[in-house]
Amino acid sequence: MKEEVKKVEQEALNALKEVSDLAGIRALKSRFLGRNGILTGLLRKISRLPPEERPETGRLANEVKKRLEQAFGKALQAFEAGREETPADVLDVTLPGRPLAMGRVHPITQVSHTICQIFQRLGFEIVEGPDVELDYYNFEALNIPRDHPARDMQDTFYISENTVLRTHTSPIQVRVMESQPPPVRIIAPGKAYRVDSDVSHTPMFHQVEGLMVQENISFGDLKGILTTFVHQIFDEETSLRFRPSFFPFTEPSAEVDILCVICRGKGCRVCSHTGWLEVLGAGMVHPAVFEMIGYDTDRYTGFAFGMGIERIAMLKYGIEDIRKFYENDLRFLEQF
Ligand code: 2U9
Repeated sequence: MKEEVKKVEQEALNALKEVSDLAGIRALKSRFLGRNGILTGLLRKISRLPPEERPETGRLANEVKKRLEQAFGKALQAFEAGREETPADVLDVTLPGRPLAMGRVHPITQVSHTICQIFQRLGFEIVEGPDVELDYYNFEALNIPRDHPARDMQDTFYISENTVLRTHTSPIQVRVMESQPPPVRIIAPGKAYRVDSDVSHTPMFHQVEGLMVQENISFGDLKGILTTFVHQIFDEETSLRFRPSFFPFTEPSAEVDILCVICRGKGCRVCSHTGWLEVLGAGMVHPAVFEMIGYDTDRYTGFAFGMGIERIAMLKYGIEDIRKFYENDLRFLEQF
């Protein structure tokens, strides 16, 4: 055993003479003195020697350990004094790199683009407007009177008495109509804000609204455009229905339902056992809105529609909780 210890010492010192780089010295030190090093292994075996051999072998091994530690220490010191550390001394450049997380277009933005593209192909032009709006454009000009429930503080984020975070993108269309005479054929995508929060509502959400105004526009035109839209955003086979509804800014008004994508009309939890899913609202623009803006109500008619993008995306991809879109969980977002 004593011979073996001496041999290991000589071996280590010889090897140390041969290396000329920092990484090499460190590797060598670890090979002899590391936790699983050669000398460390010998030291462990001493307890298994006959009792009479232990003291002397132990003393020798400890001396060798100390000498080797000194030799490696000196070699490292000499090396560091003479030369700056290079990245290769501290970094193994042969290790595979960490993959970079790639960004991608948010699913809501993707669906918004798809919706806008469909309407652009039908001749609609995209317009945008401010998120912080005057009460006049958000409510007054849309025939939403002062005492209408939609005005309630519970639904609207007020900035001041006459400024709000827009509760829909309709004010964009009011601004366009105010700035130009008919014909108007526009699509208004953007954020909207309402005091609301649950599995199907977030305080900020996205809408796409559309407006078409010119001579002789009828409810038939509305049905044609929206049927084409539904067939393109879902698929050609999707059944839809127009169900009477009410909005202050349209008359008559309707909501558009598609046959439930889950149960195909049989009735299930998702469609609240009606067999149908609401996808958008629409109607003929209320004459009071045209009058407020100054369009001739004898000459022009028009239709408008609106939809929540999150809702369309949830139906398209079968997502049950709207909040998934805003948790920034890459495992969710990477699927789109
Ligand atoms: C002008 C005149 C009329 C836009 C319209 C709807 C019907 C509608 C909802 C869908 C789901 C809002 O996101 S949602 O909660 N919208 O049902 N929106 S008609 O009507 C207009 C817009 C502008 C000048």
